[in-house]
Amino acid sequence: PAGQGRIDFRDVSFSYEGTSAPVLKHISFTCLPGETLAIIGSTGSGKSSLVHLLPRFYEVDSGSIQIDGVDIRQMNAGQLRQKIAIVPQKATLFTGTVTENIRWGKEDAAAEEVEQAARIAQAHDFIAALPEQYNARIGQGGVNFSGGQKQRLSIARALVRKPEILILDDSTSAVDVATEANMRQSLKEYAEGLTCILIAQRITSVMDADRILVLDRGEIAGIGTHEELLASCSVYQEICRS
Ligand code: DGT
Repeated sequence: PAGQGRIDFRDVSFSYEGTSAPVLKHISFTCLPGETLAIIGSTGSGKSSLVHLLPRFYEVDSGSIQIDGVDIRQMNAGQLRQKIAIVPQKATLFTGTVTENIRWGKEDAAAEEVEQAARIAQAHDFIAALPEQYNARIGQGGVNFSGGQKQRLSIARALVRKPEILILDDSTSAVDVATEANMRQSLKEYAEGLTCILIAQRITSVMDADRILVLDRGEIAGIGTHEELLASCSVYQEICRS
């Protein structure tokens, strides 16, 4: 629904328990409903830590995070799970059929919903080419699928839950650039209104996001469109050159 999936970070600082140095320092930004916000930054800059705060895997040291105007500390795990789907860096598949793997977390999803999620995630074509298609068995850990195929199945699993906020934590790293571009296009068409936070290493993965947030050692070095950052953000220029 319109107007849902807004995210506000207000002066958020965070450190892992038992460590003194903060991993995130005074992070403030807003992600609008339906916006795709990409996060880029070097290894260890805090990208995963930032998105892990949203489902409350960790609690902030100071500042606050709001979703649709509600402080996430006021929301229970069920409410957060309903709003947010997070696709981790490493896809976890289990022994079972393709459908069972995609349905995981939404057992009552109809076959058409499973297929639609797979289509958006650019997984439908390789599934349809399997002898048993959606009933094909996935071996333990997904051994019989490529890294990129596993990532696409795990994105389909997130989409079938129809979240308001989709978080892709470097979850297209093994997907080729052209397929990834098709996925972004499908997400725009079929999942209109979905707020998306996407962490990526490749410039091609982030450059057509609505806005890009550049993280540098736990701080925001810049936030804006590709063109704006190219013109104004030295950290971003550096990333583009490397
Ligand atoms: P990546 O995934 O290599 O591109 O790096 P980022 O940008 O996602 O960084 P992140 O958030 O994984 O790590 C930021 C800093 O926090 C880095 O110095 C490692 C540290 N860190 C990450 N996870 C943990 C954890 O579970 N415990 C502790 N103590 N430190 C952690």
